[in-house]
Formats: sequence, structure tokens, C-alpha cells
Amino acid sequence: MDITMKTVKIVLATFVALSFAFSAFATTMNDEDVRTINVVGTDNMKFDVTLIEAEAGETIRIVLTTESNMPKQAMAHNIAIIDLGVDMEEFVMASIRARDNEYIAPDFEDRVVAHTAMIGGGETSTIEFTVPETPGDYEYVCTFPGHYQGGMVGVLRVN
Ligand SMILES: [Cu+2]
Repeated sequence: MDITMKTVKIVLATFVALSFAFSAFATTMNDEDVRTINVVGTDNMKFDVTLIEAEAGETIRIVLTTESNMPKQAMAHNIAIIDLGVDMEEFVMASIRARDNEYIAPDFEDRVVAHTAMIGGGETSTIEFTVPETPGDYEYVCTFPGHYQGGMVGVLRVN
């Protein structure tokens, strides 16, 4: 490689790195007023955050991370927040059969307030959504088979 080519490559690499840095910075700036809640899903089928309080109509961001060394087929997590009045048991049982739809039952999709992707160990999924206008306790759950039964649930409390 001649010197000119090498210089061009270095300049390009620097430019790309700077672009990434700037876009990450810009994203942070744009979203700084969105309240962010970090949640970790663990191998013992629990969320480390089981109560999220929010104001009606507020925009919030939930960042879910799965902590696991197991293969994704054996251990993955999501967060699905369900509308008031939905039978959680029914939703979960229907969702177990919806593997091709990230374990979200299509019949219930219009009753899901928001849900993350189904993610394996080391992965992160972020959702940003408007909290419902109706106050109440909105349950959330991981719909990976067996995890609801293992106690992987929480509450989004809308005040
Ligand atoms: Cu799970």
C-alpha cells in the first residue's frame, strides 16, 4: 500500500469514527428529556425492576438488557406491557405459541401497550412510548415460555 492510499484510509477511518461519535452525541442531546428506566432480565427469570411509576401521557424509555451466558433459544427475555383488563394468564398462554412473532400473541397485539424485542444474553432492546392516559397498574411480563410462571413480572403504575 502506498503512502497516499494509507493516508486516505486513515482519514476515512477517522471521519467514520467521528460521525459515529457525533450521531451518538446528537441522539443523546435530542432525547435528554425522555426519562429512561433500565431493566435487567436475569437467568433466574426475574426483572431487577418490578415497579415503574409514571405519569399519564408521559413519554418514557425502557432499556431492557438480558444478562445470561446461555444460548438465546434457552434463555431470552422481553418486556410486554399489557393493557388494563387483559387476563395475563390468557395472554401468556397464547403468546407461548407465537414464537414466530417474538412470543407476542397476534390476537392480543392491540392490547399490548408496548413491548421490547425478545433478546438473548448480552443484548439490549429499547422502547420509547407514551404512557396510557388511564391511571392504573399495568402489568408487564416476559413472554418467553415458562418465565411468567417463574415470576418474571412487574407493574407499570400510571398515576
Ligand atoms: Cu424471560
